[in-house]
Amino acid sequence: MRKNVYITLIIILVVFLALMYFLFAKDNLNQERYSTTFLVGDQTVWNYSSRRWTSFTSYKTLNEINWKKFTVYEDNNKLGNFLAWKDDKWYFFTDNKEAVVTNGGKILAFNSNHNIDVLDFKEEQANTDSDQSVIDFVLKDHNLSTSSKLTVSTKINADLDNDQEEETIYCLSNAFATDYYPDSVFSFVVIKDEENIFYLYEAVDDNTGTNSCKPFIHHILDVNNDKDYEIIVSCGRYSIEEQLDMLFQRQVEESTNTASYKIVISNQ
Ligand SMILES: [Ca+2]
Ligand SMILES: [Ca+2]
Ligand SMILES: [Ca+2]
Repeated sequence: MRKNVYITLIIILVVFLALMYFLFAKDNLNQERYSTTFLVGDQTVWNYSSRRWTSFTSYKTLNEINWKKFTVYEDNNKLGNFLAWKDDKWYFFTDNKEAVVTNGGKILAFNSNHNIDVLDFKEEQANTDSDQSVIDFVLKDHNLSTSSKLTVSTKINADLDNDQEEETIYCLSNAFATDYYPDSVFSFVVIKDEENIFYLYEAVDDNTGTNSCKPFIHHILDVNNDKDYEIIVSCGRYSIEEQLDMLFQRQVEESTNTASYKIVISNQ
């Protein structure tokens, strides 16, 4: 009789632990073993492993990547799985070593031990009244005139955080103005949801003539499979200077339950 009670208790315990494992630990263990190398354009190589990010710059590391297989995207479109090889830029090849033709777009490639969802987004001009109210808010917030001329004012609508509602990402800048010379150069990347405006990238500087930086959304992807998209924001500079690439992740402060977007890795 007593033996049966013990056996029952042990079975209950085992079932309970198995349930806990599937509910909590499995996701954590999966996250722990995720390992990915990302190629962002020709200059940036990031590694994500055991929840840690590192940026690769040395030639030695780049050589280790050569002839590894990568899932390659160009401007949000999947080109396929190809062998990568770096010279002055990345080149991609089929298994038979036939060169893959790319169209000079934004290249994102990754070699990963898990699935990575890349969002197929559409970029539009930000020209509605509600877009203008966001633009005015951001300019005023930085003591800039709301009549400032913009060279970049684009938006992307997408449900970034899986709450079944679309957020809007705005890229705003007066970089590379050709027909006028503003006193200050500015670039902003912000996300507007139903209530808030979140700043990702914000830069305002005196105009020296060559210090503009043109922001754009490189790719949007879920690097850690938690249904919350990360955003690669890039900023293009005058020719000789390297493009700035930054990966932003939404983070929620548990004590106050407030969200913000933080840079988790950049190339500089
Ligand atoms: Ca959403
Ligand atoms: Ca939302
Ligand atoms: Ca994510």
